[in-house]
Amino acid sequence: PFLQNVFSNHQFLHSTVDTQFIDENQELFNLKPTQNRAQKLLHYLGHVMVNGPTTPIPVKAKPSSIDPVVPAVTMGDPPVGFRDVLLRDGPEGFAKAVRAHKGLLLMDTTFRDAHQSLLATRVRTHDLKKISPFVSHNFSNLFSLENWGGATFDVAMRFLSECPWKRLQELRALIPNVPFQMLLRGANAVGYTNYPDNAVFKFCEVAKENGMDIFRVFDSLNYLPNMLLGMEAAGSAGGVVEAAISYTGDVSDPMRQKYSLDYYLKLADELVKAGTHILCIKDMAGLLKPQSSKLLVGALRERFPDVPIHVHSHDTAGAGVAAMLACAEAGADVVDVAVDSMAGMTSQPSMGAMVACAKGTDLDTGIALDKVFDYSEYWEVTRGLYAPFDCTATMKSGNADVYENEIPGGQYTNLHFQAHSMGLGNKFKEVKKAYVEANKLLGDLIKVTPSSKIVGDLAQFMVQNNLTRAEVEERADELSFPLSVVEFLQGHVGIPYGGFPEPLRTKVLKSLPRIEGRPGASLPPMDFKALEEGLRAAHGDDITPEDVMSAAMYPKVFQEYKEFTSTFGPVDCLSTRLFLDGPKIAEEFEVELERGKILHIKALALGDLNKAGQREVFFELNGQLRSVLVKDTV
Ligand code: 3PY
Ligand code: ZN
Repeated sequence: PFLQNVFSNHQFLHSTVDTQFIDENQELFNLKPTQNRAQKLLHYLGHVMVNGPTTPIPVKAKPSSIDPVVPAVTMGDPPVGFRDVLLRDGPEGFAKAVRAHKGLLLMDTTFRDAHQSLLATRVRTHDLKKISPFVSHNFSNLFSLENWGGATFDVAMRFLSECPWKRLQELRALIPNVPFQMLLRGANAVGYTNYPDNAVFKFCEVAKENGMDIFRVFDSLNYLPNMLLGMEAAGSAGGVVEAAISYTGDVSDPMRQKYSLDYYLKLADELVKAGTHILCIKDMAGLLKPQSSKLLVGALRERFPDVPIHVHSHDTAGAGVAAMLACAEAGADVVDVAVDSMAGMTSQPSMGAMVACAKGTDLDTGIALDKVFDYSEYWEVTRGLYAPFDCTATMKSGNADVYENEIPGGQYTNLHFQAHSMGLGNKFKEVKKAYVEANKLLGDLIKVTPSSKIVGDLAQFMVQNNLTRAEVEERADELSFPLSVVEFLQGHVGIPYGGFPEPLRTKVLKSLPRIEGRPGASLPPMDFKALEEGLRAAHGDDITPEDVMSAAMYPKVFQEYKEFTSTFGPVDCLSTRLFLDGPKIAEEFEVELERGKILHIKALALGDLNKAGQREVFFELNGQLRSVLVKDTV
């Protein structure tokens, strides 16, 4: 308004004033259009009050009304951590320091895999930020904090309407001393399919620039060319490369020798030869038992005395702590845990249990148990906010049947949700049995995103169509298989160890084209300039390099996210209960749009349905009456 007045001023228009200051400071004209964020947020809140949450809710539970209390944090800078070592000595020096460290190191997965496994990946930046200073001050001796990548990237935009990059930037500012770790699906980056090579490289570059430190790189088939590409992308961005061998089967079982100790050692040879800074065993289903841990980690430790070994697992069967202790005793430098209240079942083993079991031994973690208790309490209450997504609404325990079906943690929870929503009590058992059969049909695969989804899709197809393995094999040339299965057989994901299943492949594909070798090698490079121009044309000029990468990974999801936020504003500023459930009538609350810019809102009333099927929702915004008109779609 001030500028409008200036530009319509008679003297100003007739140049009778000295405008030199304005001429010399052209940035004064970089005016953002009025954002009207407050009105958009009222519109969102009104929408939720009338129609319920905008994000799909898998179970009929309401977010808890108890607000989490953040434990006190001491004033001043946080203590020095491993990130300081990394910044000072670079990835090689960091790896040396990790290897030389006495005692067991931990990676905390609470910010990523734990909620991906238990809460459908729905934890919002709002709740991560609140506890970040506490993490920085009290867990400075963590090896790393896993807080990004995997499914969090697309879920942030798709279901939380927030920017994954902003999450990374904000957490980085709050936790300067603990290395950040992300999960990179090799040539699939943070997606479900292979991307052009330059997209994977650029993605790692932008992630590193935004504060990412350690890139755990895996491929869902352990297909070496895909892994090498991801490692190169992470390494050339300046990140710490943690090449991860996805583990399946049981190296201690002489009857199960497709994925033998020798298989893993040979793959490890290649990854070490390719210069990985850290070697990871990624046990995504939680299949490592103490005996297999001892064998595998013991053999790797002997073969690579100087390379840090990091083990990731899930606690689905309930033997997670025992297995991770066995790994540590056999020479692993780092194991993954989640804070107690976000641990167990399909998540990681418990941090508190690990810290307590190692205390006073050679493996002592140096982490204070009472701080773990405080951290756990925060997450216990925060978890209540995510009750509509919590797997414990339907899943009551872990299950040792995972040793047979080998379903990765996050997928185990997803399939349980899906089977439960079909309404039949024994459907999950049926789906798990079919999963075993589907895996055999496809030649016994490594199963992790996206190969696990391919096996899961085939399993569901078999359950829906009441097909046995023998029937699928027999009728393969006439069945309409899920697209993911067909594309896998075409070679879109890579080449599985031991080759494609025959005659199934030939019967399914008939004359469909096949990709030879590494899929990304035959994809044309992505044109980032054209992509950026398209985004500017569609969404305006404030498109960032980070936005370009979001659109490169998920074009449609990004577009919908932009459209959503241009209608409903920065919903990431709302507390989780308000975001999911809206305010109660007469509730007063504050929303911090940015530092120091706070809205005071009170929900006043919900109007009657009008002839056009709308309701007027009344609020007080900073003391003034406002209302929004919302279509009632319930
Ligand atoms: C992911 O790819 O998101 C995983 O967590 C795989 O284990
Ligand atoms: Zn995992």
